Amino acid sequence: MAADSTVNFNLLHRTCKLVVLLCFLHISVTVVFYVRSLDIRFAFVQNQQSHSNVTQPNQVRQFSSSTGAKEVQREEQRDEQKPPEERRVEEPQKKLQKCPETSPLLVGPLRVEFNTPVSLEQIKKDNPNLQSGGRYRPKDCEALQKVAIIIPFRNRDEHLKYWLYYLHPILQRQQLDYGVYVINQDGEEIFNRAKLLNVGYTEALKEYDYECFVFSDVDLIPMDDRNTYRCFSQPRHLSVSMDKFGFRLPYNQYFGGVSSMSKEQYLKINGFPNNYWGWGGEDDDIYNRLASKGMSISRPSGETGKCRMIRHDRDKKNDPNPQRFDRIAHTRETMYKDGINSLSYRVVRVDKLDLFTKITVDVGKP
Ligand SMILES: *[C@@H]1O[C@H](CO)[C@@H](O)[C@H](O)[C@H]1NC(C)=O
Ligand SMILES: [Mn+2]
Repeated sequence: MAADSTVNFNLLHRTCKLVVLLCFLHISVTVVFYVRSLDIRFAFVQNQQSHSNVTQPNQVRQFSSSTGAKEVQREEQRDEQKPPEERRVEEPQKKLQKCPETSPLLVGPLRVEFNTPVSLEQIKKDNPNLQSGGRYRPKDCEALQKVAIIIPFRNRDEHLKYWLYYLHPILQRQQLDYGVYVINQDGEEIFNRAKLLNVGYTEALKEYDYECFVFSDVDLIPMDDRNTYRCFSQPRHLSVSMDKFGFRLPYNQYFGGVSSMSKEQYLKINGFPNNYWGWGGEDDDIYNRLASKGMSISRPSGETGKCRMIRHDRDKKNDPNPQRFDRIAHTRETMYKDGINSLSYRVVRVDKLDLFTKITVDVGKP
């Protein structure tokens, strides 16, 4: 009887031990997987800028709130004292006075709409002071910056017309010494926005001693001419409140649409990536490059930074790039070998048109 119960007890004891062990194993495995998933999520948030593209729109922070992240620097444009104007007789060829910090020609908010068609002929008549290739410099003062405006392009002539119609007068009121470069991707291969921007940078510099580069999508029009298309002490994001995103920044690290960088800022990050084929992510890669170099993003206020996007369907041969999330997770490792130092392309033709310089380029394929 006693021996029997001892055996029973031993059996029970062993079974219990086994059960406890199994439980422990189960819990360990669960914990390991849980921690791993946390890690992945954490890394995702860190590397992939809290995406924003995967969170719900109502979770996205409102741009106009005062709780902006540290990296968001807003620069309100201050009216600075204009230097006294010389009213003497102008001597031609004499060195002009510098243009004022804030142009006196600015008018502020603008009406922007895309209902009435515009023609190149009309735009030409409206802008008699443009030089061939879409170049301009103020007559009465020396512009503060020489700005190349780079537009990546393919088959969007309708949008380009509106862009030229609205932007030329604005850029002239901003008293910039500027040129407009439309970088047209030749052929029918998949689109590569960032590589076209690199090409634009390179080609514009062959033509003039530009010190500032504005990179603009063809379908984005500013609604306020105080949003100056020039460079600042930090890389600048200009399209900060787009109608498409309810006049808010879709996420704090957003750097798409229209941005500007000085030559130094651009070279510090080795330019832009060349291997983002198709839609998305290349702007986040550029943001990562800037952040990894310790730069911050300068922005106009939400009010000054309002802009409209011309509505359109997704372009052919520009589907979302499935590799983009993986790519932007590795910017810090790839940025030194992929950029302006590895850029290769072939210029197919250059057209100096009245309103812009069109550079058609073969950028290859993935
Ligand atoms: C996220 O969305 C923005 C806005 O449409 C876009 O510019 C960006 O490239 C997207 N990023 C990714 C990784 O898809
Ligand atoms: Mn668009």
